[in-house]
Amino acid sequence: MATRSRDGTVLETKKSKVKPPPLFKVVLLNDDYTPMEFVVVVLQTFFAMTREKATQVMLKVHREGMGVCGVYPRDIATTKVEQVVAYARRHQHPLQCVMEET
Ligand code: TYC
Repeated sequence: MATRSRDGTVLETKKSKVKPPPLFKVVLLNDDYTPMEFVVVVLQTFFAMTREKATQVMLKVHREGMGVCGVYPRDIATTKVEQVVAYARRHQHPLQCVMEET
C-alpha cells in the first residue's frame, strides 16, 4: 500500500519480516536414582519455585516421565540446563535436563 502526501512524497508501508525469537522449554526427565528431595531443591534453586510448586512438578516428572520447569529464550534455557546438569553431577546424581523448542 502507498500513500501520497500533498508535497508528492510517497510512503510505502511494508509488512515486518522480523520474527519473535524462538522459546525453549526446559524439561526435567525421570530416573530411578535421583532422590525426590534433591529434585525439589533443584526446582526451587534454579527455577525459583516455591517448595509446594517444586513438589508438584517433581511428582509429575516422577509419575509421567517428564515435566516442564520453565520456558525461556535460547541462551537462558541453555544456561539452566547446564546449571542443573552440573549441580546434579557434582552431587553424583544422574538427573537429566534437556531443552526443546516450543
Ligand atoms: N524417580 C525418582 C525417585 O523415585 C525421583 C525423581 C523425580 C527423579 C524427578 C528425577 O526428574 C526426576 N527417587
